[in-house]
Amino acid sequence: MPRKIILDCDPGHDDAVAMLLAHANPEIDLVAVTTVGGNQTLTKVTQNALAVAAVAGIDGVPFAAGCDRPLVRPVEVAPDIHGDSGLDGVELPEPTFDLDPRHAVDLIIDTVMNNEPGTVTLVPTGPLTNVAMAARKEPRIVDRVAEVVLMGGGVHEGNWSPVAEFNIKVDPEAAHIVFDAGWPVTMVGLDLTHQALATDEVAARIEAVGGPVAEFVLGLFAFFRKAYQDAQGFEFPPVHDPCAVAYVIDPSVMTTRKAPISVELTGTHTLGMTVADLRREAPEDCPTQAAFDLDVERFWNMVIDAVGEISASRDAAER
Ligand SMILES: [Ca+2]
Repeated sequence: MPRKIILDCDPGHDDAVAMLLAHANPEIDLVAVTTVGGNQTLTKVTQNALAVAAVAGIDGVPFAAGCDRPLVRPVEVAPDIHGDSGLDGVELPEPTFDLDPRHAVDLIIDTVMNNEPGTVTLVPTGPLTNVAMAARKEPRIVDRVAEVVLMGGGVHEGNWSPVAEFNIKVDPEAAHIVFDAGWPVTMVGLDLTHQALATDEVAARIEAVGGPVAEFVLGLFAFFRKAYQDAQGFEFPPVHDPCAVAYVIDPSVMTTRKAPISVELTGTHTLGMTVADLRREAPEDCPTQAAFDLDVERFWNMVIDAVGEISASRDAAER
């Protein structure tokens, strides 16, 4: 049985790849896509999500726009990493369907409440505003969700500050709600995602797939590479968000360790830091865990297979 997921995202180059992977992988049933202000404004990331759906041929899945700002803090976007559009470097096609009229928070709640308990996994790959709001508006979802597998945070690494990652740093109060709720949370943070580098070898394998979807991904990677070189001194860009989807597909693609994780809300230099207590073995019932080592080869195989799968179905549709 494929795993039902709600992808809550802010596309975003790596969010776009996460969407392609979630759509094409047979182990995943993408039941809703929700957007949140993050990498760019809500309007832009929502437009981008619909454009990626057009590229991927996603159809019949509700897409809804959510919160346009963090719970408490001012809006902070990342044009140095994702450009002015939030998805610079590629041609964005016109959307092929309209947004669901519901607010993302309501779409998340309805989807979780209308499915059997324990069958829907939340995969947030942007700031956690929508997910936190959903947990507050309908607390019953906390027991009904199978698990939360989020891209964000890190144990030993930061990117938006020396110790904080972007998704957590821009809305730390929302992150606190999500980490503290008591549902199972897997933090796929920078310790893990900084291993998911779009190297020349990866790009060559995608180029070998050929066709417009491969071209789209290569365009994303090219912009992302330059941005990460200029902004953060990386040789190759870390493609964060599909790592969270990869965990849902097959948890053995990465190592994880249970640990209590708290979000720093008041630190002068550490705001938004995810503080994992690794001093001793966590109790068996600890609901939070952090990801550490990625099986890089298997991860990229998943992504490249997804690009191939989407290309093949586009070709079949055009014939
Ligand atoms: Ca993202």
